[in-house]
Order: sequence, then C-alpha cells, then structure tokens
Amino acid sequence: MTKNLIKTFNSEKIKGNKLLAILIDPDVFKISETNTFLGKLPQETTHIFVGGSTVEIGKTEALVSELKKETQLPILLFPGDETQITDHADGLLFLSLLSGRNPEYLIGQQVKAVSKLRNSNIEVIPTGYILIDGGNQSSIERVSNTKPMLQSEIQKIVDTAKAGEYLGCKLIYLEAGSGARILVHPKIISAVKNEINIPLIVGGGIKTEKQKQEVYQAGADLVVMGTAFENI
Ligand code: 1GP
Repeated sequence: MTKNLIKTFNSEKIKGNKLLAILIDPDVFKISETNTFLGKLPQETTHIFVGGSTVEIGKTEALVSELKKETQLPILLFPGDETQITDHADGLLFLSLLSGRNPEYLIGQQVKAVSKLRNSNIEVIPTGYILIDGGNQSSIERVSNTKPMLQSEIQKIVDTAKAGEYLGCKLIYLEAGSGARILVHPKIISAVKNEINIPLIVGGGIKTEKQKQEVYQAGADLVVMGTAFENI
C-alpha cells in the first residue's frame, strides 16, 4: 500500500509548494490523546514523522497503528535506530548520518534494518542526514557519538549534502537537533539548496510561524516541527 511519497516530494518541490511535517516522539506522546492532537495540528500539515533518538521497543508500532486509524496524512518513520522500524508506516526515512564518522550510523544500523524491510511494503527513502550545531548538545549527538558540523563550515556542509546526492540519496535533511537554540542559518539552507537537485528538509528548534517562513524562504522544501507541538 505504497503512497509514492518520494514522487510527491519531488512534484511539490517542482511546483514550489512547501511541505510541513509534524514530528511525534513515541516515547513522550500519549497514544490516548492521538485524536485530540491531530485535531490541533495546523491545516497546512502534509506529513507526520514518527521517531526519537531512543524509543522503548513496541511504542513506535503502537503509535503508528493508532495514527493510521485517525488520519489520512502519510506517516513516515524518522527512526533513531533500527528497532523503531515498523511496516505499519507508509514510509521510512532511511537515514545515513553523513555529518558524522561513526560507521554504525553511516551504514551499521541500515544493514541491521534490512531483515525488517525486505518483505515489507514500506517505501524506503534514502536520506542524507546532516547534523549541524544548534547551540546545545542534541540527543542525536549524544546517541550517535558524533560531532555536529559547525555553522561556519558552509562549504563543507554543502559538499556533504552534494556527496549525499551523488551517493543516491533522494532527500537531504539539515538537522539542528530537537530543541536547538540556534536554527540552521538561512545562508546554509540557501547554499545547500543551490547545490542539490533533490528536496531539502530542515528541522530543529523551529517554533514560530516567522521562523518557519524564514526557513522556507531560504530554500527548505519541507520543514519539520516537533517540540513546538509537544504540549498543544
Ligand atoms: C528534530 O528536526 C526535528 O529531529 C525537530 O526538532 O523538536 O526542535 O522541532 P524540534
């Protein structure tokens, strides 16, 4: 039951339509409040992302199953590790942490995921994941044991994103980390946008409408917001 998610990302990018994903962390989300939560999401929400740096086994599948009952929005897994993979979701951001040099998050977790994916209908979307310094230590930095790229290293970030595209990634995700104090700078977003020909996702620390619009204007095709919706 594939929704051809990457096709939609590409066609919306071409049309210049901006996308909004709300990120839910199964470890903190109350499943009993799913319906109320969905009712409060902004009208312009186009996707739900589900994932967290560390999530108790079974919680992701339970949440995704509940979400599937309550919404037509596509549900994409945004997993911190392979234990969060469930084929109840529509798609999987098959992340490789290109900013880091820890083989476990570049290819190790991906190999471990294969046994869960080979007989599944979930749409697997290769995604180059680039962690950028958001001014405070992110849980991704802690869990992956990698350093974020500095905001001043614009050319290196651009080259990393382009290398991801050359490797076959269908999406690039610039991540400042959940709850980042400093957003990915618009200059970085624009520079990456100008270099790559695939859709660009940006997330981490985006809370207000103004910030969201600035990130779109800089060149993001899809904005991810998590923390801002945690207590709505
Ligand atoms: C984190 O990019 C996402 O992986 C979202 O971050 O929780 O700060 O919105 P926030």
